Amino acid sequence: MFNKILIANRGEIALRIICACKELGIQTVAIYSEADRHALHVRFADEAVCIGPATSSESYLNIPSVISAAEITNVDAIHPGYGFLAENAHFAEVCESCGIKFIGPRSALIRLMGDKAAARAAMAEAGLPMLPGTGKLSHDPAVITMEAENIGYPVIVKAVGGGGGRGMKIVRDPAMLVNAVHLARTEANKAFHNPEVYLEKYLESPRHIEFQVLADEHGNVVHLGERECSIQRRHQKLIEEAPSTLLSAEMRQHVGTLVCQAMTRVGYTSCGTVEFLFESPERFYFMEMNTRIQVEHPVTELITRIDLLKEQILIAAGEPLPMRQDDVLWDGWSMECRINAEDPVKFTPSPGKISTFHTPGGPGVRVDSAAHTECVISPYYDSLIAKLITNGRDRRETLGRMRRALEMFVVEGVKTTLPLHRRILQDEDFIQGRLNTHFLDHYFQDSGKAAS
Ligand code: MV4
Repeated sequence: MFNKILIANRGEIALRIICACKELGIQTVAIYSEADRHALHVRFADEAVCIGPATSSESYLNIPSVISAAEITNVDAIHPGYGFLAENAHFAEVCESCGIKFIGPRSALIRLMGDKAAARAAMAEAGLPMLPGTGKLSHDPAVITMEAENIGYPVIVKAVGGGGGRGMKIVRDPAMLVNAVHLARTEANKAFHNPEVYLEKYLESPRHIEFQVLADEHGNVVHLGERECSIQRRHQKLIEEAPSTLLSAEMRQHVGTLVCQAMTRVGYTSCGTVEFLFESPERFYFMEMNTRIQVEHPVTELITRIDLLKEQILIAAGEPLPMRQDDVLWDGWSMECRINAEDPVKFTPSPGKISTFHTPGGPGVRVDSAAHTECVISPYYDSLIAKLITNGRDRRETLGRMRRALEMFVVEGVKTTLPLHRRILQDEDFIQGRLNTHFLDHYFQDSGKAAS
C-alpha cells in the first residue's frame, strides 16, 4: 500500500482525496499556489508545499514544480484529481519514469483517449456503437465534401485534441462546410495546440449519458451504471443524476456489459467514464472517454455505496477489486447541483470574498466544498464553489430534498448559480424527467447553441 500521496489539485476535489486517504491510513501532501496559502486543502493535509504563483501555468500545471514537491516529500504516488494535469499523458509519463505512481490509467491510455479520433477508432474496434463519422479530416475540400455527403447532413466538426465541446461547429448547409472546417481548425489550434478535426453525424437533441467503470490491474472490470448529464450550458454540466430516467435495468445491463468488454479489450485500468449520446432508449453511440475521476462522481457513490476515490487509489496500489459485477447494486436516486461563483444569467465568473456561507444538511444531503465564510474565490481558477448532492429512495424524494437544500444554502458576497438551480428544480419538464442537451436553451435570450 501507499504510505504517502501528493495531491496535485486544489478545492473540493483535493479535500475529497484527503478524505479517502485518511480513511485508508495514507499520509497526504498538499501543493498550493501563493493564492491558496490559506486554503483548506493546505490545512487538512499532513504536509504542504508552496509550488509557485497564483497563475495555474506557473503552479498547479507546472510539471517540474509538482514533481520536485513529490521528490522532496518522498511520496509513493500522485493523485491529479480532475482538470489541471489529470489527463496530461506527458505528466503521467514523467511520473512513471520517476518511479512515482500516477493515480489513473497508464500514460498510453490517457494519450489514446485524449486523441478523440483515435479513441473513436479504438472503441469501435472494441465493440462500442459509433455514429457515422470520419478519422482525422483531410485538407482537400473535395474529400471533406465527399466525407460529409457520405455521413449525411447535419454534421458536426469536432476537435481531435478537444472534448468537452470547445471548437465544435454544426454544419447544416453543405455550402458552409469547408469554411466551418477551417474555422474549427483555427479554434482547435488556439485551444489545444492541435488543428486536427473530424466529422460526426449531428444528433439534434440527444441525451448525454455516461457510464462509470472501475478496472483493476488484474483484469477485473465492473461498471457502476450511468449518470444523466444532459443539463448543461455552454458545455458545462450544471446538474447530474443517477440513474437516468431514460434507461431500463435491461439497457443498463446491456450498455454496461458492452463498456466492460471494451475496457477489457483496450486494457484499461483505474476508474474511468465512457460518455454516450442517446438518441432514444435503444439507440446510443460512443462519444468520448474520460480517464479521470469526474466532478459528478458522488451521484454514483450515493446509489452504489462504493467510495470511488478509495477504489481508484486501491487499484493504483495494485489491489484487486473487492467486488464483482453481481455485487454492484443500485439503491434509490441521487442528484448533484454544481454551485458556481458565476453570474447565473451571463455565466461570467463572479470572484470575490464570500461574506456568508451556510451549507444545508439533514437526511440525504451531501455538500462537497472547500469554501467557507470569509474565503476568497480567486479569479485564477475554476468557479465551482460547492457540489450539492442529495439522495433518496426515489427521484421524487431526491428532488424534494434538493429543493429544500437549495432553499437553505446561503452564499453571500459573490453571485452564484443557486437561483438558476432553484428555478430548474421547479420546471415541469425537469420534474417529469423530460431532458435533453438543449433543455436549458429556452432559459436564456441567447439560445446557448454553438455557432453553426
Ligand atoms: C454532439 C452532439 C450532437 N451530435 N455530437 C460534445 C461535447 C458536449 N459538451 C457537447 N457535445 C455534443 N456533441 C453529435 N454527434 C451534441 C452535443 C451537444 C451540443 C452541441 C452543440 C451545442 C450545444 C450542445 C449541448 C449539449 C451537447
